[in-house]
Amino acid sequence: MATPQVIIGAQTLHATGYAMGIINDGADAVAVTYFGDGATSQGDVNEAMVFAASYQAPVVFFCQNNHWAISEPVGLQAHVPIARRAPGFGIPSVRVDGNDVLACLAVTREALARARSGGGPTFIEAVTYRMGPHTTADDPTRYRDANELEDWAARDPLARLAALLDSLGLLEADYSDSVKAKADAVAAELREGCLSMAEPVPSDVFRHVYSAPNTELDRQQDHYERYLASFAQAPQEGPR
Ligand SMILES: Cc1ncc(C[n+]2csc(CCOP(=O)(O)OP(=O)(O)O)c2C)c(N)n1
Repeated sequence: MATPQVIIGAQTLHATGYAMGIINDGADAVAVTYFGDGATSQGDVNEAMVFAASYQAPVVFFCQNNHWAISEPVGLQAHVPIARRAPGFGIPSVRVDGNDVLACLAVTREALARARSGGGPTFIEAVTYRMGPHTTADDPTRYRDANELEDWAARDPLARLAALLDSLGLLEADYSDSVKAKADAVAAELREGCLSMAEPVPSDVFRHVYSAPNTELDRQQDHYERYLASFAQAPQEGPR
């Protein structure tokens, strides 16, 4: 799994490049990239689709359409369903109920099989809803209707899957409890891992860019470190 990054949609380019590498290596692998509805407005995502189609790269574009890009409703950026854009790039696409776990699994498997058999990229639009705020700095009550939230709460994908398993007599209480305990443990471990991460220093942005030393990057890092150090040497302003 590649590291997540904060430039919206850029991971689609990374995945497409990786998939082109898979072709070069003749490897039996597929790159899958996940992004939001807002990301589809970015140039990066569109460029990735051009390259993926041109090279018939084994990549799956999985768009999680949760209806909101922070406070921007999806309808503002997409006047047709997002899945309908992909065929314009020559990429087959499918729109799926993103709150149906098994439907998402089925379309992903189909896309993986297409990519593995040389059929190139697939675009999946999974329609869902962002139940919480975008970040802790966001207050969605300022821009969206509480009724909408209620409708989507009733379509909770985990509750739906549990109801299905239960109806098939496959959801035993012990199993259900053990899944919940495991999920809580994974969440606790993730939180602990995040909170105990070492504070990065600014020049860390230069690390992990290339696997081998790169003189141009070294020069930039050196320049940046000297620039940062210049603040420490600057004369301090005295009290007024
Ligand atoms: C290139 C770029 N522009 C703007 C931002 C600021 N930003 C962070 S998240 C976000 C909205 C993303 O919406 P979406 O792609 O729908 O993903 P979601 O977070 O809803 O899953 C924006 C605009 C950014 N991180 N990168």
